[in-house]
Amino acid sequence: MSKSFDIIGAPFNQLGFVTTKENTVNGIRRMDETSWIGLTDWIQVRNSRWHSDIVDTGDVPITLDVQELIDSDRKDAALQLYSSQLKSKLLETYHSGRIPITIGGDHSIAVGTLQATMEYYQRDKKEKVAIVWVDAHADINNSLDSNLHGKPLALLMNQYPYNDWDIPSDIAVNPEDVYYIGVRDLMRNEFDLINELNITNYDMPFIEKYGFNAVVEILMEKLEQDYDRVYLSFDYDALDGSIFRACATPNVGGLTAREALHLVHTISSSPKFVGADFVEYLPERDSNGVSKELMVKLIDSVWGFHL
Ligand SMILES: [Mn+2]
Repeated sequence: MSKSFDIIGAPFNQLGFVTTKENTVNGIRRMDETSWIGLTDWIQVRNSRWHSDIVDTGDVPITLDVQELIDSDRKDAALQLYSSQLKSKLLETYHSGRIPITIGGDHSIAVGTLQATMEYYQRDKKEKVAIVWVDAHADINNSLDSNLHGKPLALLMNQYPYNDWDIPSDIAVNPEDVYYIGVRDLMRNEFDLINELNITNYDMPFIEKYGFNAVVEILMEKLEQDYDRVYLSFDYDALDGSIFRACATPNVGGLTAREALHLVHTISSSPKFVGADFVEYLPERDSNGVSKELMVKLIDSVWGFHL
């Protein structure tokens, strides 16, 4: 049975180190005269010439309620509200037997996408879900005073006991089900928490030592043995910041374009693949369109493109 996909736009970019009200998803969708590439056109080609079933369902917009919370500096509440709206949207996709591909926005949107995934597969179907978190950062900052886009995993694991955050335990993320790839920039409290919770961390030193393809093989073997499902959360800043700088926090020494394309294609080819996030890309910082071409190709790797 071939798979069907829903593109879900989550242009929520208010909680990061650099905020923007520009619609970051539209920046990927539309053709422009720098990159000469746009996701909308590519989807049409996939659907018409390759008989794919990909539907762009549009955005989960920033409602006035959410914007008011942000403007009055109640960011935790804004994220809770936006996450609940995004979660509902993903649940519709899951219930119709389709695969959600969510485009951000900053990484805080994973609070919504993963709660939906955990509710549908972990709570309701009693299936074990692995989360592959591809990122320069661990996003598990559990201190009160840091940006919310730096703590989605802390929130999802109930490691952040502030501002009424409490994820129901049957949809919370278990630390042992998280697999980091590409991490190379940690805060001290994150370093401690990763060790305390014993999270699998295929960080850049590990990748440097064993080689990227070997690490992907180790990961896929683990998923094959121990999991029913796999969800991918891909942060643009996992890529090597010496080339790919179109984000708030570019970081030199990360994944090459080929490594990222290989990884996304390999994970999404698994029969266990249930969905993905692509986050943190900022079109306004993409001066030459190279990053946009890669983002479109990474997303296209989910259903077609491979090296
Ligand atoms: Mn991230």
